[in-house]
Amino acid sequence: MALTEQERNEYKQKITNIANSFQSKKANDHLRSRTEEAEGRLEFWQERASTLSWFQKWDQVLEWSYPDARWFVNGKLNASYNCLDRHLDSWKKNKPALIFEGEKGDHKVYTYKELHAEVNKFANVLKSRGVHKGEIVTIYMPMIPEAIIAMLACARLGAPHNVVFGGFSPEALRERINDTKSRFLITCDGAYRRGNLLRVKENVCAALKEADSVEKVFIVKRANIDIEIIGGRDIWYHEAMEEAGEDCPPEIMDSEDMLFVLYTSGSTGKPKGIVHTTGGYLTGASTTLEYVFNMKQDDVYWCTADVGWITGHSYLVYGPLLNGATIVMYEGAPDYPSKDRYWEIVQKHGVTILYTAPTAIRTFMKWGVSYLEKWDLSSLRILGTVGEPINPEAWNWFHKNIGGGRCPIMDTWWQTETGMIMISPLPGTNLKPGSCVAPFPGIKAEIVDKSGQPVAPGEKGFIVITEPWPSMLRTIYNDHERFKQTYWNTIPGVYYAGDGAKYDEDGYFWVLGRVDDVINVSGHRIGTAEVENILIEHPVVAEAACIGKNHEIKGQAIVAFVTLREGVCPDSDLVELAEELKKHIVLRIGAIARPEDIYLTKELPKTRSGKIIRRILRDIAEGRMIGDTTTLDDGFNLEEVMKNILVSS
Ligand code: 6R9
Repeated sequence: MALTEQERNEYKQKITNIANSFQSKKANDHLRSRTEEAEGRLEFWQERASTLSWFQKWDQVLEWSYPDARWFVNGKLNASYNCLDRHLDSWKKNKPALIFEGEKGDHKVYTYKELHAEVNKFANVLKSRGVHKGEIVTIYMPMIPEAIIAMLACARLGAPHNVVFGGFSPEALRERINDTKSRFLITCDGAYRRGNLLRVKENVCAALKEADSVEKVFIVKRANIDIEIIGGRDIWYHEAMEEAGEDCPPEIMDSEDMLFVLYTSGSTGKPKGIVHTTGGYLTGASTTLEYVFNMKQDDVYWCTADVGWITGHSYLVYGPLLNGATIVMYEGAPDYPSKDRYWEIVQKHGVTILYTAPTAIRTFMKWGVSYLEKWDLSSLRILGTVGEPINPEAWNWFHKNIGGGRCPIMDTWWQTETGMIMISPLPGTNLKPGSCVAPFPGIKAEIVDKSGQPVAPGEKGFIVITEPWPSMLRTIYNDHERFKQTYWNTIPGVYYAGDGAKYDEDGYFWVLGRVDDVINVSGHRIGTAEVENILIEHPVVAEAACIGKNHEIKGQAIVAFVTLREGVCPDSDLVELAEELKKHIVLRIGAIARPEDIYLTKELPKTRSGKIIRRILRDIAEGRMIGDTTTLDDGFNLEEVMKNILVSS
């Protein structure tokens, strides 16, 4: 049911016209007078869905029973078929789908035909070992092509994937395996990062000690190191692939069947398994990639996100492959072997679209422009950012030095939960550095106060989405009640994103950051409660409170305030103790959660009702004068808190 090339072009023109009118300079005026667009919105998404290949067409575009949505009801399709097979009967068969750049400089190219063959083979491997439709498969991998192959092989079989970021600790991996009760795990022997060897399989073995559900572990040989192989459980990927056939028919999936679960931090201790389904998710990911980046057939597109995050799912894997694009995937760190590695890659592969994070841009800024001089960046035509607010200085630096003053920057606001870009300019929109401009066509987002009323320009409010969208999360795995409470109950009737924002006088959106207890470190979400719970488990810790302080490069950094238990050896070296607590967190969550500072203190500032006042902790952490203290507990003496800080590291 795919459209012909001509239909597609005509249609594209039509949608571009709609998009441009949505994104007029007075974006907000438009937003407010958009009620009549409800029908247009469904029509828009329906037309977009028909650019995918369906085995059976849907009966209804949307079935909405607040807050439960079903998109493209009774439609049948397969994600891996859409990403691969449908490109094979055109010239795209021999087009590079994936250009992999290893940290050591090794590189490998897969055409669509080759990627299709690998995915089919691995799907057959999984199938012959018992993976079937509906079975959740956990993937714990570094940034290597097999991570993408594994995801698509799962999708081919209708087995939802549960990708766990390769930098997470064994404990974080175990938690995600146990929540999904995965019987299958795909991983590798080791990985490289900044030239160092990471012993991935050792982490896996540690995780599996208390994760009984896992029956089979598939291991990709990346680092070629000696590892322990457990007979009957561990299977070498390359050995299994040798005997696998290249033809594995795609499973026919319902539009609402689960495509994947991906865990993200929330304001309580337990990470939430965000569930995405098939038809709506693919429609959203493919449409936004095509429009936001104005994707053309000869583009070389590089998204620097790790497959372990939603940006990796939607814009490294699904979005680009659905569009038949050529993807660049880089294994390693931006400063290895030297600080110009990204620019070398841009020149080497002629990258035309670069999608990255503000934290990376601020790091490049700090390193200085001398690292750019050697490289020709003239192939670039569009830039994108995601993950956190971008400050105007970083925006201008990116625009001038990387984009040569000619590439528009798409500042894209969205979340694991939204599945796709929700608020963003389109190429051609008038840009303002630091603003993500306006909702994407077909999306109804607003900034409202606590009671759900739109705020006036300049006033702070909360981002809400007022109409369902195709790639919206369907539930939290195993916890539908929490899904309803977290997202749909804070401001009844609408999806509550947990972000603060304001409009300017032209109606442009300016995102201010999280308003809940989630810290955004270098674009990664970390729940304060998650870190606090782990600190409290340490034998010296009585109480712990974490906050995010502003950080020049990372956007926010974690600062932990800890009171010690009575009787902790009075002679302990407190600086060393603080270091030990940092290590404890790294071990239990992963390096991304390492606190920047730890304050060991005798007490924490609390309200009369005993709630820790994080605002004061933030003041202390950022070295500011302490603000209003009228709500403090009566017997509480702030000077004492300050004096009682035993050590800060
Ligand atoms: C895609 C992704 C989501 C949170 C979100 C917000 C922040 C993302 C942003 C942005 C300002 C942008 N965020 N994009 N803030 N401007 N362009 O990052 O998903 O990891 O779930 O994080 O990231 O605070 O709520 P996720």
